[in-house]
Amino acid sequence: EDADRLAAFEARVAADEFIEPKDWMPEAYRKTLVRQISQHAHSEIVGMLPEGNWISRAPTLRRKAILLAKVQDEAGHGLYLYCAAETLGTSRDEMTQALLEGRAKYSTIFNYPTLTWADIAAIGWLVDGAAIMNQVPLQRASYGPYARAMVKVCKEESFHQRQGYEAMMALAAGTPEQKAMAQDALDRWWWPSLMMFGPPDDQSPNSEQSMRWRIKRESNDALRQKFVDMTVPQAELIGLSLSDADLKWNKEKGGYDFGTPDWDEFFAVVRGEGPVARERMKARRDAWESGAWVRAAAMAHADKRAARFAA
Ligand code: FAQ
Repeated sequence: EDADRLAAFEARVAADEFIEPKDWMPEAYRKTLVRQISQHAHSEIVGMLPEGNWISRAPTLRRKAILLAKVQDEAGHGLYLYCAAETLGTSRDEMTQALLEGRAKYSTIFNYPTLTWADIAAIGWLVDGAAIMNQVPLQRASYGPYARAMVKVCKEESFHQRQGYEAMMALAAGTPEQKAMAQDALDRWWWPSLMMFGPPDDQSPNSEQSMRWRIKRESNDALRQKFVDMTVPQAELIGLSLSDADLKWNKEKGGYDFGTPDWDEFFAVVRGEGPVARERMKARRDAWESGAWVRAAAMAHADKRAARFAA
């Protein structure tokens, strides 16, 4: 009977139908979705920290209002994604425990520090840019709740990317000091942004199965290439250079050749050895602990209301 259900499931996936929460699905499919979606959710939430660091120091009121709104958007993305993962039968508490105990990951990119205001511009331009490149195909992921969450997330990320590029453009057209600050931020964020797409395809253990199940629709390397091709002309337009001696237009392939990211650094950051990894995890642990009374109060309130409703 299981073989029949598996065959029916695979046929639906192959026909590009969405799989919904109450549908039968193989346990391994459920497990890899919880893994990817919860890690994605954790990334959105941890991703609030590097930018949050600059809210009180944004250079103008306009920039501050935009940054506040952007960081709130990331919180919203985290919440949709936790909800999408919950439809697979896991709870928000379980996912948070997994993060705090180091059993779940979050994106390597958020383990780098935001040293200057230009880092905020670079994050919008590059990190949100890479995030959209990776998430647009996820709008067609086979699991319905994940795919639908991605639609709204992508619209917002696209706005984030433009505001980041616009902020970078302003710095690049500013004083020599501002332009140098923009270039320095680009130098520091470029390689970590390329690493966001994950390890090279031949070192990506989850890719083959996730592509077959149409959770991932494009490979890590294919998306990385698209991101480079999109970003190089944007850097040129604002007079900034990319710190890659191997970067060269390749006419035959119709894309850029580029250097190899430092994969040892990537795997070290994945293992939790990033420059500010401890600080990030401490912030999450502190938030969870200091928010305990809010969760308890909300539950008590809900119980009281339910009791009144039942009476
Ligand atoms: N960081 O076999 P693969 C954002 C892990 S966007 C950390 O290739 P997979 C928006 C991977 O989990 C950022 N770990 O894995 C924002 C696996 O370990 P596991 C979040 C990484 O899943 C912007 C192992 O390496 N976006 O937050 C990374 O098939 C600005 C082997 O890798 C998403 O999560 C990495 N970069 O492909 C917020 C998108 N790469 O789990 C604030 C959804 C790989 O077996 C401010 N996720 N690993 O223990 C995906 O598309 C996929 O999960 C990939 C990895 C492509 C990230």
